Amino acid sequence: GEIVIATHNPGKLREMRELLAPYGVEAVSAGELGLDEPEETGSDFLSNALIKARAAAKTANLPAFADDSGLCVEALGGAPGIYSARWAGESKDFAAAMARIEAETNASGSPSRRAHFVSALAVVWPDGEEATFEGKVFGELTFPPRGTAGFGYDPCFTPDGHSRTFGEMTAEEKHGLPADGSEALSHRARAFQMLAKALLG
Ligand code: ITT
Repeated sequence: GEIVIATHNPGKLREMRELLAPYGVEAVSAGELGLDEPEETGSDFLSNALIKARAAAKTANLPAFADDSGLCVEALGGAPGIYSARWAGESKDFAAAMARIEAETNASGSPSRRAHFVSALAVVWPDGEEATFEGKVFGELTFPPRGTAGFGYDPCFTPDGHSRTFGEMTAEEKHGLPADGSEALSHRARAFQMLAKALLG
């Protein structure tokens, strides 16, 4: 590969490959290279994305792309946020993690069902050069969760201006990349749009 995608999450890897496809780069994943997962010790999305991209760029000696992402729930003060993967536990039980969001939101006393996804994208080159981008998409929590597409928390999130959850959308609909260059839909597609603008002019 010409670049390494520093993720061990299959859903994220698929989306990052789809978003990189137009640029014709050949991408190998951290999982395929057998790279270790560095500990995500950062206190925000961008720091954790940089930790993952730096580790992969160094070990693989290739430009590395990493995404650190999560769902931030207004009624929960932004939780699970950077702990979104950790809320699903070792067994990656997202049904349980979504049920926990529903229960804690109901118990919070807040009437808000607002939430947003964040994708922090870090690119680190072997010579040490770095670039970061952050995409967000705002919307409403949806319970019970709906749909089997996508991954993670997609079934419990309906983006503003839409009536279906991300879990009910095809990959293309979730990315929502318009032909005319206007804003994409998903947090991850938005981060890649910013990257393309900054690095490809
Ligand atoms: P890597 O660190 O190896 O990339 P990870 O799953 O641990 O994989 P994160 O630490 O960035 O990745 O955690 C992101 C969490 O947020 C993870 O649990 C995802 O399921 C969830 N998430 C991120 N983007 C999402 C999306 O587009 N749709 C649904 N859930 C998403």
